[in-house]
Amino acid sequence: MVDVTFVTTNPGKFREARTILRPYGVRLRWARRTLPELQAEDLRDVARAKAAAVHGLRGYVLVEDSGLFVRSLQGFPGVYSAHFLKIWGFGPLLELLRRRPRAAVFRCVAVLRKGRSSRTFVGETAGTIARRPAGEHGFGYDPIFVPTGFHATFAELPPATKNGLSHRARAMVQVGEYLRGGPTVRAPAAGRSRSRSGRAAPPAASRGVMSRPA
Ligand code: ITT
Repeated sequence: MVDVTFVTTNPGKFREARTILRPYGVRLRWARRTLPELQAEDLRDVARAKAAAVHGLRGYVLVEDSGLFVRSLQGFPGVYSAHFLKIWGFGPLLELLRRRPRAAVFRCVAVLRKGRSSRTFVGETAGTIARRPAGEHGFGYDPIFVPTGFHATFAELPPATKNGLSHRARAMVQVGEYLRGGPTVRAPAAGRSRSRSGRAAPPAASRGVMSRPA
């Protein structure tokens, strides 16, 4: 087993990541801490800044930043997803989309850090924004996000279904593969998930070395 400490305030994120990483031999521990969130346009920058802000934890540390990007709103709420939901709830978003296309992408950037080395993994899931909230499972935007290929929101689908195709699943599967020293950084059946470079996995010989943060 590999011990990894996931630093997040969000119990939903922790539950999902723990379930997804367990088959990879990862024992995920939870450090419930608020990390400073950089004001940046790109989730990667926010996630990397979060990782850099973690102090006093030994071994592998995991953080992630995620967001919902609505195409017809130029990606809004995107990096502001948490703030927007906390202040406004679903109402204004549903109102804004009454006469606009509803396509959206959920994106998760996970950063695995050990000492001064870190590695970034990205997962995405495409879908649409529902006309009204539905479902009891999950957290955050789950009641209004309908993944492509389904007629139900993440909150209506069984958690195991969400964990098979979500943005978080697609990022965490890559974390699991990396820690297992496995053959790929591409999630099975993920289609849209990719490594930091957007390219396929490096050859086996070059794996196991985490890149130094810039
Ligand atoms: P951290 O402590 O990890 O930062 P957070 O909830 O503030 O937790 P983010 O800053 O990454 O997380 O903000 C992401 C927002 O998107 C937040 O409102 C989440 O509830 C929401 N979100 C992320 N993943 C989601 C998912 O799988 N389903 C529904 N909403 C999600």
